[in-house]
Amino acid sequence: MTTSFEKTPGWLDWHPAPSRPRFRMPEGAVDAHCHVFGPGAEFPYAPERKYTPCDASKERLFALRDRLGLTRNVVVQATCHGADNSAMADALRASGGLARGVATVRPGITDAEVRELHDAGVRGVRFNFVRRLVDTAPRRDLWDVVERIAPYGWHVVVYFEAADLAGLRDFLPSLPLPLVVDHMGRPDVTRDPHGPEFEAFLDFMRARPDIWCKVTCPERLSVTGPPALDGEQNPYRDVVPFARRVVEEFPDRVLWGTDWPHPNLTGHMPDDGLLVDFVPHIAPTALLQRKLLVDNPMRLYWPDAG
Ligand code: 0GY
Repeated sequence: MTTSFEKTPGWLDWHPAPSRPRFRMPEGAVDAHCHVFGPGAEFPYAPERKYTPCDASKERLFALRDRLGLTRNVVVQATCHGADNSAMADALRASGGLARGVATVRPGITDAEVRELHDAGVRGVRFNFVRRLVDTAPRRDLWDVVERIAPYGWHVVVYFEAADLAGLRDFLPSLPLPLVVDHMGRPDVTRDPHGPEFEAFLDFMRARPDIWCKVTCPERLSVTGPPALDGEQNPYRDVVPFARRVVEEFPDRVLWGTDWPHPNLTGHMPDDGLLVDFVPHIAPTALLQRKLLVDNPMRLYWPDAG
């Protein structure tokens, strides 16, 4: 039986023909934040989803990886699939070891289920606190999950908005696993990158040496948007000072990713080639680029790869 899903009205599909980036990725670079959506006929979207996306298959993801000069992917379970990790795990299994995953799991998951995800390549779970995407999980449920995944050496990816940090400031560092923060905690980039809001985020990063940060999603955070057609070369320039602060203070615990296929964008669909060209603006030296794109994600997701 095939099931067809109607996309959320106004949904923007992924860019059909991303440009070739000017920036050359270092050998072995990792896209540490991307998703697969369905295809819905094969992997139906979850009944509890808050949006219905376009299909975005593993084949498309791997083609983009190759086009952008990347080697590996970390596929993050998208909320439109709820806690059914089949599409994500299928992508990992098809990758020949070149993809790892971050799952969504519910409390009460059995050891056999965690083991199966681990064998597929999952190395973390995502706790999502963004209310337009998920219903808030009780903290005791999150603790239950932490206890079940801890024996596998997994970490916890956390997604929250800047305004939510104050309420999570004590809870998150109390979790006894490494944390990875999505999209720099979503700062308001119209504010001062040295002002109290972003300083509070940096303080959160300073609280523990195993809190990592994805310097991702300039296309989501930017108000100035992609480069103008008048020849401006700096993509998403208003996000640069924020990301650069994080990269320069925490060079050994930053990660980069495309966020393909870019769920829930309303303004524009980015050209993924330009997202690659954002990298040298936030990591200006070859050493910082190598840490961000290769060494850090390899340490977190492929620690055994010589
Ligand atoms: C992202 C951002 C978003 C969505 C999801 O899993 C998701 O649905 O992560 C968003 O809408 O901000 O990281 O892809």
